[in-house]
Amino acid sequence: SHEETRRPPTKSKTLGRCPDTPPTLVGPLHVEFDSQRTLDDVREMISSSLREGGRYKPPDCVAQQKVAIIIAFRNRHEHLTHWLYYLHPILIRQQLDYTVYVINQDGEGVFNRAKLMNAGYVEAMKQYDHDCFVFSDIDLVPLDDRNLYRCFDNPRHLAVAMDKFNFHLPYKTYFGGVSSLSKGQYLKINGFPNTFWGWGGEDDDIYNRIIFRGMSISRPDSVTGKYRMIKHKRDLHNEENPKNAGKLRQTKQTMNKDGLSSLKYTVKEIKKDILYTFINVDIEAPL
Ligand code: UDH
Ligand code: NGS
Repeated sequence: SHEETRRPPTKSKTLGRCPDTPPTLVGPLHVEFDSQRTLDDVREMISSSLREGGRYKPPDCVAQQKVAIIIAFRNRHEHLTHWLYYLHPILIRQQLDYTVYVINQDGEGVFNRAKLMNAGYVEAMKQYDHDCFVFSDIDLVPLDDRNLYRCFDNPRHLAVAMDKFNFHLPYKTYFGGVSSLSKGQYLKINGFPNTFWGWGGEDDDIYNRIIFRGMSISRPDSVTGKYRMIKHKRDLHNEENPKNAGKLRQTKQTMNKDGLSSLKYTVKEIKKDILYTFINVDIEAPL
């Protein structure tokens, strides 16, 4: 046709699929939490690579997965600066099609990490057709960029060797810190529990859900899976909840009714920064 003949013959518009192993990874990283670092420094350094909302797509190949990075958040702005400073360059080198979602718990009620993650899943799906979800604490930075922030054949635990645990797992079934689940894996377990208020146990409940649905845990090796945690004091309104440990004996009975199927929250604000999508949610927290 006419159009066909006018197209330059050497330049094809169809990009190939990105390789299984990204070519530009560097391996072990130097990580230091310099207190002088500001969000504007990070913006200046990274924003030219990103699109509004903290989104990125590799320019020269089609990413294998569309990843949503979900962070449960309240009042940790200094940690957010460090996290963005380190993670954006890593995620770019990993050639991911990704978006960073910071899910902020509105108000001063008791914190609920897992319920915030559920709200993050639902809100991310409204923004883009994500097929993979990485759930991360704000205070954990990987020490090796070969630790891929994507999904695997089974739910993945990424934070396997944290400095605070002497670069070991604290126990074999530990699933805390950073994990990834494909959309299918997440739906299979009815998402995360909504009822673990305060600190402790929600990660163990997620582990139970995965096992009860016949899946296993995928992990990187303990060299690739090293992390540095930003040191901090215990937050206000996130005390250890002694009820949570007992709830773990009930996961099999509760998981079908407590999760994505029972999730209730309201969005109060969505703000798209160049470095992240900030979603403020009211999760009906007890005071
Ligand atoms: N989080 C917030 N704000 C809060 C509470 C938690 O953003 O007020 C998020 C944040 O992403 C954090 C994650 O939830 O990384 C997990 O919470 P956490 O950092 O409180 O859990 P962790 O086990 O620390 O890291 C518990 C208190 C440890 C006190 C140690 C004193 N040396
Ligand atoms: C377990 C908690 C987990 C927690 C892990 C590590 O006891 O939620 O310790 O905690 N389970 C319960 O409380 C039932 S840490 O050493 O990071 O403070 O992730």
